[in-house]
Amino acid sequence: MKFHVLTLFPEMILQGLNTSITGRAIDSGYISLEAVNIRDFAENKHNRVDDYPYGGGAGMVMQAGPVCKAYESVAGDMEKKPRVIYLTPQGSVFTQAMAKELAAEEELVFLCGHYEGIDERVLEEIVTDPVSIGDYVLTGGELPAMVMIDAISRLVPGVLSNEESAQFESFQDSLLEYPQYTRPAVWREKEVPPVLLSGHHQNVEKWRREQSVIRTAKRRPDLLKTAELTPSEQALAEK
Ligand code: 6GU
Repeated sequence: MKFHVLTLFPEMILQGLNTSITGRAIDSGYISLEAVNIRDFAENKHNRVDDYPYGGGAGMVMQAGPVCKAYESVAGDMEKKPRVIYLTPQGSVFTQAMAKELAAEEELVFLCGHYEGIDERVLEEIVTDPVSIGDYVLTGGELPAMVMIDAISRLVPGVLSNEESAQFESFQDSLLEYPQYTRPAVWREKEVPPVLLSGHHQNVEKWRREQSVIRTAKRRPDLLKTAELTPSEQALAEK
């Protein structure tokens, strides 16, 4: 998977993702990451890429020209045009299902906005997927792009070790993960649930599934609509 990020803050993207699992995935070639500085395509001698909004109002708007040229520097020569994800609070909310779909692409372009947004005319020409990461407002699209790249990368074959991918994910079956414990067995007088020390694998699995149902009902009742629960699990969720 090749990720291309169009941004005014390329160092933020590179520093953020050259670490941990994504950093290892880049080093071993399972993914590649290119950050393109939109400012390199400024069309004036002061290197400005924003201007006042037509119609007035607060803030500045990123100009169509530099954004389009940055895009063309990446995709201009591509035979098959890549999907272009525009990070914006006005987008569709990012989900694990979207991460799965995007992980099947060969290349992806992420366009990060700043200021009050980007001239709509260039968005109409190049953006295929306007995406938000949730209902809150951030100062720019860089952190959302990093969030998406992280979520997509871990679905690319080879990025996670067998051990890491064996971890059952939240949302895989519409339930949140069960709680985890490690040594010591007693910490500040708090004991690890005894079933986990019992060595009885079936009972452990049953307890974990119950904890997932209880936790989901309490924290994310919206997820239960799509979960497939047995009658006894249904009863647990309603307690
Ligand atoms: Cl994609 N961008 C910004 N600026 N804020 C956000 C967001 C994106 N998603 C949630 N908040």
